[in-house]
Amino acid sequence: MPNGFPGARVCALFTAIASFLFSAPAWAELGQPRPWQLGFQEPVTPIARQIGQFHDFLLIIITVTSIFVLALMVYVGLRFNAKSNPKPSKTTHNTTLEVLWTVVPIIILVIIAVPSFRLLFAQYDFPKADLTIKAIGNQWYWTYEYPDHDALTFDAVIVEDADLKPGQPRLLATDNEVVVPVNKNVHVLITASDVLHNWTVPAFGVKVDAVPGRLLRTWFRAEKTGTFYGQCSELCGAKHAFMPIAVRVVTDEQFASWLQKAKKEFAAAPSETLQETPAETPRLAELKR
Ligand SMILES: [Cu+2]
Repeated sequence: MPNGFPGARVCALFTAIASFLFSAPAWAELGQPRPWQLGFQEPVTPIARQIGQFHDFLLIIITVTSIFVLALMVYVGLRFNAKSNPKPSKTTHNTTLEVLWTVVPIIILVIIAVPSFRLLFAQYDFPKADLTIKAIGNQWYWTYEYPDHDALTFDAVIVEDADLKPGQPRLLATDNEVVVPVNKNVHVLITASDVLHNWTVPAFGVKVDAVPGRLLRTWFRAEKTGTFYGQCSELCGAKHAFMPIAVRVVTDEQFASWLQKAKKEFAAAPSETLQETPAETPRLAELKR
């Protein structure tokens, strides 16, 4: 019989529940949250994967530390309470113990710092860009520009519940999607025209503030095709929850044909916000002088 010890059945049950909760079931859509999700969305960029690994690593350290501290507290509570230890010891110092409880946490912090800095450097180590896009936060939608491609510009506005097409997730779908090629280094320049916003795509491991009058940047290399969703992640006003981000990752050929189509489509209807972007404000012009 495989269940050799009494808790085996309980263990097996917990393992089954955990594997159900943590694994991506067949019905889970890539690039968006799923009901009862625990953990992160499935990563599709090297950085997102590294973030996930770092998170899992920290979770182990946190769990072990918490269990150790809890066990210590329980032991002290039982062993040294007034009833079981009526005559307390008068000891005040223990050099070995004091050195240990100083040095061990330092070692743990160093063990955490190494992968932490590795991740931080990877996030800011920009590979050569294959494509650069610009995301401009507005109350309450995003404007996107493709400076490499005739400054192609369009707005991405949330799709209202009543207008959702099949397959479009509620509160996440936008009328126009950012389209980028798969397996290419995409640099994203991020700014805002009015207040703070934040350009976030969880599956890419990307989250950068959009600050009026400033240009921040990030990068990603999506390794899978599909549509990946995110939301503005900096409280920006009444409709903060209704300015999602949708990025469609496609093959090179699909990207080329999308570009052709988009250039025609959006040339006819230029962005209404283009005039208001920080690049156009008198203050920024003043700063540049
Ligand atoms: Cu917002």
